Amino acid sequence: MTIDLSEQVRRGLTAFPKTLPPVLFYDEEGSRLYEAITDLPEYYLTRAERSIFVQHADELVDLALGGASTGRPLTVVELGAGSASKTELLLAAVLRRQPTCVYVPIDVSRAAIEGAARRLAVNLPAVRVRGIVASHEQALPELATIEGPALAMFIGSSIGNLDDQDAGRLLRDLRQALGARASLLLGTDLRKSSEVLIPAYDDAAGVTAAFNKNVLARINRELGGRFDLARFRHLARWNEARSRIEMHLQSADDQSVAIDALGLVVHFRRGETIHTESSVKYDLAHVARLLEASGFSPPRVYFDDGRRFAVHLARSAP
Ligand code: AVI
Repeated sequence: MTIDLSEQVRRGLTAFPKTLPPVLFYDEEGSRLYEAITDLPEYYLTRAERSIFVQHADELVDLALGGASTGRPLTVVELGAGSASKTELLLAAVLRRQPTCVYVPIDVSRAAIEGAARRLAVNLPAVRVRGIVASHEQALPELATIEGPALAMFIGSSIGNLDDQDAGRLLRDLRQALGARASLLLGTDLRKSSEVLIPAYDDAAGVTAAFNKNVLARINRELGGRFDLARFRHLARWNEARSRIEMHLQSADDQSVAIDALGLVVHFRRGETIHTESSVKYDLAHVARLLEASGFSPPRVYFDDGRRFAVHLARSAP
C-alpha cells in the first residue's frame, strides 16, 4: 500500500489556500535530496540528534527494556525510517543486550527501506529487517501482531511535520497498536532564533529549494504535470504564533498549469503560494502535553550539547 498521489494532488491544488502534503516529497529523488539536506552545514537537526544517540544509546535501550521484565527480546519499530542511519546506533545498543533484533522500518519509499536493509545486512547482520512500505496510518494495524516489548522510534523531528491534532492522533494510535509494553523514542527540534531556523530550511547551496521543488517535478513525472520549476520560488518562513517553519512554493507570475493525468488546469496568481510543509519547533511542555494526552508517561529527556534538539523516552502509561 502506498499514498494516493492523484487524490492528494487534486485535493491540495484545488483547495484555497493551495497545499501539498509533505509525504509527497519522498519519491526516490526526494529521499535522496532529504539525505543530502541532513549533511548540510545549516541543517543542524540530524547531527544534534545523532550526538544524543552516540552518548545515550545504551541508556535509552535499557529504559526501553526496563519494566518489560518478560525476558523476551525487544522489537524496534520506526515510523518514517528513511535511510535509518541514526537508528543503527540504537540497534547496535540493542544487540549488546540480545543476540538478534527484529527491526520494522515503515516508510512510503520502498527505495529507502531497501537501502536501509542492504546497509544493515552488512553493518549489523544480526538485525532482521521486516520493512513495511506504507503510510503510518496504513502500517499501524500490522504492528498489533508484535509479541513482547517494542520500542517505537519517531525521530528526526518528523512529528513536527504534523499539526498537534494529527500528531496526537498518531501517537494515540501507535500507543494502542503496540500495547502496554511499548516505549516511544521521540525526537523533536526545539524553539530557537529564526536566524538559525531560516537558513536550516533555506540553505546556501539550494538543496532544500530543490527538495521543495521536487514535489512539482514529481507531479510532472508521474501525473503528466506541466510545471515549469523556474516559475516557482522556494520560500521558508518562520511563523512565530504557531512556532513553526513553513515551506512554500511561490508562483513568480500569473500562470495556468495543466496536469494531464488529472484532467486538471491549476491557476496561480503572481505571489500565490502552495504550502508544502510545516515543521513545528517545540518547547518541553508542548511535547509533554502531547505525550500525556496520547497515553504515555512523563518522558525522560536528553539533549545535545547545544540544547538545540531533544530526544524523549516515554513508556506506555499504565
Ligand atoms: C523530515 N522532516 C522532519 C524534515 C524537517 O526538518 O521538517 C524535512 C525537511 N524539510 C526541509 N528540510 C528538511
